[in-house]
Amino acid sequence: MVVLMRACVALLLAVVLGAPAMATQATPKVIRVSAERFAFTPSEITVERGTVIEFHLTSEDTDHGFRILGTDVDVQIPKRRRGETVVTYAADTAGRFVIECSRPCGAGHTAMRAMLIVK
Ligand SMILES: [Cu+2]
Repeated sequence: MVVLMRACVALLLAVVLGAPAMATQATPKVIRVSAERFAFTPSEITVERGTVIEFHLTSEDTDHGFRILGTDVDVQIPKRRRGETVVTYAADTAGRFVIECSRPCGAGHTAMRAMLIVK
């Protein structure tokens, strides 16, 4: 949520400051991730460092969470057909980041993981 708000503030600033500020904004890379007990698809996401990722998150069954460890991304994914969660993350740090479900969703919850690789 904080990340989303920051994105909104950045957008507002860009509007206030005019077109030149807009031109320096990276175009977000849209990545769709679907959650289903007990996995994320895709389970591995690779981007170049500096990429601004716009995650579009949906569930195929129940409520899930989407947390990227080591970042401030931690959002809820509503259950099937209740829409999508959009969260923006600026991948400015290279490394491997574990993504985990942050909402208890059943027996395999703790194993529900994916990997974000920033090269
Ligand atoms: Cu879970």
